[in-house]
Amino acid sequence: MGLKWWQKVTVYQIYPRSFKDSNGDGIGDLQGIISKLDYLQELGIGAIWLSPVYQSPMDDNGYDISDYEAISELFGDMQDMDELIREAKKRGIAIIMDLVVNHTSDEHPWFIEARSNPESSKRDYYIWRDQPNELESIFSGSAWEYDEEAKQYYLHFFSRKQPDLNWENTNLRKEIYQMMNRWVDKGIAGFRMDVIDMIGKEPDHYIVNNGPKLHEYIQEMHREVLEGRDVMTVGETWGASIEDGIKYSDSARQELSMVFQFEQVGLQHEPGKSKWYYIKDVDVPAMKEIFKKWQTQLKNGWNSLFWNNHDLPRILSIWGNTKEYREKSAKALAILLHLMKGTPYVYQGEELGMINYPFQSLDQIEDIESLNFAKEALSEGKTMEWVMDAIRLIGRDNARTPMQWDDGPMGGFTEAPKAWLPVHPNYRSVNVKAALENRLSIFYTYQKLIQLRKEQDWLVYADFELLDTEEKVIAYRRNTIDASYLIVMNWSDNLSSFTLPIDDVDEVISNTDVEQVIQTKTLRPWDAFCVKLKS
Ligand code: TEU
Ligand code: CA
Repeated sequence: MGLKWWQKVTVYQIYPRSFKDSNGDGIGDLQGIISKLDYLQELGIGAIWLSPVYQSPMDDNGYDISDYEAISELFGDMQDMDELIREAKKRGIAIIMDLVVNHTSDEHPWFIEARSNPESSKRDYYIWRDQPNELESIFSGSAWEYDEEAKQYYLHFFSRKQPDLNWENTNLRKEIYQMMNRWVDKGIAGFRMDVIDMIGKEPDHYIVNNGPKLHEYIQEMHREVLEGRDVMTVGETWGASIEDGIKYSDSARQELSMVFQFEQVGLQHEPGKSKWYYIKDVDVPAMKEIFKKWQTQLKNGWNSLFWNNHDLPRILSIWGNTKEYREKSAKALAILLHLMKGTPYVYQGEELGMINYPFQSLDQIEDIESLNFAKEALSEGKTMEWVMDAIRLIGRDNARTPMQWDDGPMGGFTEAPKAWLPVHPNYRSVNVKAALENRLSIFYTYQKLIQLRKEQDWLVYADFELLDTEEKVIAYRRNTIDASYLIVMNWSDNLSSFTLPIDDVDEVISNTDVEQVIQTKTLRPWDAFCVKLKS
C-alpha cells in the first residue's frame, strides 16, 4: 500500500473563538485565521482541524449547530470560509471540518419542526419518549428533557440545547451524507467526527457508545461520501479499545482514516469516576503500557498522536512542568510523542508551551460543562474550593484562553479591551513573537518534528519496540530493515540513569546534550532525544 498524504502531515487544531480576532469584538474569527496562515506555514503543518464555525446559538461554543451549511456571523460568512480554504491550499494546508452529527442545536430547523408537530417527517430525526429512564447527560443531570411543546421527553447526552439525532432514521442519514458531500465538493480535505462512537446508541438498553449498528453506519457513510475521495477522517471515540481502533481504521474495512483514542487521557482521572476526580501525578509505567499497546497492536489500523485538544487541560499543567522546566518539558513531551507511529496533532498554543489559566472564581468560567458541574457539585455539598481546584486543573476553558501572539495589549489576540476569555498573564514572555525570535524556543522543536514527519518515511513504517527502563524513563526504538532509531525521555524533575546501547550515534533531535548523556549514563530532568543508532 502506498503512503497516504495524511500519514506524512502534522495536523494543527484551531479553536476559532480563541485563535485570532480580526474585527475587535473580542472573539476569534475566520479572517483572523487567514491572517495567520503564513505563521502556520512556517510551523510546517499540512492540515488544520477547524473546530466548528457553523451557525450556532453557541450554547457549547458551536458544538450545537443550527445550520450545517452556514457560517456563524461571529466568525464571518461563507465567502470568508471559501477564502480560508483557498488561501490555506495555496500554502499546502488542507482544511478538516469538525462534523457534529450525533446531535444538533435545539434551534436547528429539524428540531423546531420535530418538537412542534408529531406528524412531521422530522419528528423521528430525534429521540422521544413518554417517560425518561436513568440515563445521565455527560454535562450533568438527566439525559432527558421534557419538552412542553412536544409533550414528550427528548434525549440529549450533552446540554439540553443539544438534542441527540436518531441515526435509525434513513432519511436523516441521507441528509447528513448529502451535506457532507457538499462540503467535500467545496474543497475541504476531510472531517473530524465529533463523538462518532455514540451514533449507534440504544437509549432503552443503556447503550451509549459502540452500539450494535455503529460500524454499519460508518461503512454506509464511507460508501455515500468518502469512497474514491482522497479525504482524511478522524473519529472522536472516547472509549475505543484496541479492537475498536482496528475496526474503525483498518483501511480494508472502509471506515475512517484513524480515531482519537483516549486511553492515556484516562490516566488523568480516578478509574470509574468522572473527570473531575483528577490524578495529577502521571503514572509513567501505565503510560508506557498504553503506548506499547497502541503502537504495536493496531495491525493495519492507523494511530493519531495528541496531548491536547479543546476539551483537555494544557498538557504542561497536568503532566509537564510549568515552572523551571516549562520549555524543556514541553520539548520533551513533543519529542516523545511525535516520533511514534501515527498522525500527530498540535493544538493551538501547544507549540508555545501555553499552560492552564489561574481561574479564581466561577464568574471567569464560560464552559457549559464546567458550569453545570459546579452547580451540581455545590448542590451536593462540595465546597467552592474543591470545585475551583477541579476546574483550574481539568476545566475546558484552560485550553480556550486566547492564543498569545505578542507582548502587546491582550497578547495581540484582539484590539478590544476584553476578550471572551481572559488572556493568560504569562503572555508577555510566552507568545508567538518571542518564540519566533528565539532559535531555542519550543516552536522550533515542533517545526523540526513536523519537518521530520514530512521527510523521513521511517516515521510511518518502522516498527515500535518499547525498551525496559527505569520507572520514569520512556525509551523506544523504531526499527526498519536497515536502520534503527532510539527515542528517550526522562519524565521527571530528577536525574535518572540510562545507558545507551552503543555510543556511536547520529543525533536526530534533542532538547539536551546527548554526548553528556552518553558519557555520564545519566538523564537530567526532562532530557529527551532521538538518535539514529549506527552499524
Ligand atoms: O466532546 C465529547 C465529550 O465527550 C466531551 O464532552 C468530553 O467528555 C469532555 O469534554 C472531556 O473534557 C465533543 C467535543 O469535543 C466537545 O467540545 C463537545 O462539547 C461535545 O463533543 C459535544 O459536542
Ligand atoms: Ca471577531
